[in-house]
Amino acid sequence: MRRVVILAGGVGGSRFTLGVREALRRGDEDFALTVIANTGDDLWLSGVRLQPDVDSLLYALAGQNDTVRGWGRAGDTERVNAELQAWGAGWPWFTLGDLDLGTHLARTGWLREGATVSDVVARLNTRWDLGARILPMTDAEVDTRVHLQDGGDLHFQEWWTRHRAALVPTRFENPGIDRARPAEGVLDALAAATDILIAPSNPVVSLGPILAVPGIADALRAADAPVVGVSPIIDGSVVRGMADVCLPTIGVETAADAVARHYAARSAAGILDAWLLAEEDVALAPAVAAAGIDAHVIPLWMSDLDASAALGAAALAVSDEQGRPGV
Ligand code: FO1
Repeated sequence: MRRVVILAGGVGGSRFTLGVREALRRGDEDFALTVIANTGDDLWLSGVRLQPDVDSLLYALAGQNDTVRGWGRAGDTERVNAELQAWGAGWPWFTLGDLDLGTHLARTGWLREGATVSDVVARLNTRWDLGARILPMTDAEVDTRVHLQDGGDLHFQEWWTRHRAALVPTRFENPGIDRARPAEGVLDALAAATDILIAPSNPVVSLGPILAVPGIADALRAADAPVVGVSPIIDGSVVRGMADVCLPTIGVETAADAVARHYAARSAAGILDAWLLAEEDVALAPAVAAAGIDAHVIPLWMSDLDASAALGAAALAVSDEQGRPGV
């Protein structure tokens, strides 16, 4: 049994996860796919708890996602949202689709009844045949705050969806994360994994919170499985999102080799055994290798499911080359 674990954020993480699932389905091995999802994007709005990255993964794996917008449910309507806006509730720039609100209401109800975040995500996993299991990174509420030059701070979702990352950040913070614990099943999944893949998600606000949960980075370092990362930067640009604003804030250049050095080679400080760079970044491969990380140049554009599956297959092949346990 191949036990693959992916660490992922929302939109980029979902595409990559679909590609890995497709590659596994096309292969001839039994597999179990686990996705450890960022919950730093989570927020309370109009009395309901939103989990954008969990939901992006859930809807994508279920084939229920809006592939044009990249978030929310396909074919959703916005009647309740219009009512919320008329009442002046919620955020005027933020859309809650009707079907999507069903998920938020269900989640909030379960939380109010005493369920943990792990319990809630376990229930979300059961409605559709996902071919994967989503785990939240932690049960703790550690929503990402963005600190600005003027001394103020705001929720990541407001910074991104209202201001489109135009306000210059000075730092990102997940208050309380140093006291958070990995969610149920996270450490066991990493310990039992045959392959660990780092999705091409935002290294700062998606992977950053996951790796900041005490115990997760150590579990990666201690894992038998190879850890293979995929660059979210192609030719000096982000594929989607705002990593090009986030990376300089933590002193990392928006470049495929710089992100690899940020994750660093597996050691006391780092987590990576191998790194996949785009063909456009072939010139950066020696710099990655010089950092002690095995560099592989591969087409990274996930333009459709076949391209995503090819990337997923390449990541799994690199993991095989690294010597995954049991092979
Ligand atoms: N992104 C937007 O740009 N505008 C929105 O109105 C919006 C609503 C929304 C509602 C639920 C949800 O799960 C995600 C939503 N997103 C929206 C996406 C989200 O803000 C981000 O793209 C991710 O959190 C970043 O990974």
